Amino acid sequence: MVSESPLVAIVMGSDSDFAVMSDAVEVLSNFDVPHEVQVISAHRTPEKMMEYGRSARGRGIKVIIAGAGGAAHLPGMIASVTTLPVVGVPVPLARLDGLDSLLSIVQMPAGIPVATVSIGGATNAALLAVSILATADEGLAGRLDTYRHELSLLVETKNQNLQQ
Ligand code: RP5
Repeated sequence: MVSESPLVAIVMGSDSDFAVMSDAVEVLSNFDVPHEVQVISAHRTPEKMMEYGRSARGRGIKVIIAGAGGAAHLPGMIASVTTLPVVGVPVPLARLDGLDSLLSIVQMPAGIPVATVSIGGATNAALLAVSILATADEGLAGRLDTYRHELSLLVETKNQNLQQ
């Protein structure tokens, strides 16, 4: 999906990552946060990656969510060319269960941060992006409160079901 004025950019190293990254799309859609989705590979399209990262702030993007698997350089490389907050999502591949992706993304050298979520954690990546936007948007902050309240109600419903 391409919004007219996206606030969050979701990028991934391959279309094969979309099965995981679609969770982020769903969260942002549910919160009515304008977003865009792109496949950008650190290895296969390095020039595009650099240009995308460099131009993101100027296009009005506030947060970048970057997912990649294996030798997952995309989040760190995007972060190296922008001062926007970058949230990294380690995508699990068939081999190594995503531990390779996690370690590739989480161990950034001091100075260039990537806020790394759990393996396959695209839902939390998007919720973190919403939280960042909500620091300057009380309406969005209220919707996050409602979301969390609904989570707690869900737990209570499950508890009630256990009693039956
Ligand atoms: C990474 O290589 C991508 O993020 C993907 O997780 C992995 C495999 O890509 P494909 O071979 O499926 O295109 O750069």
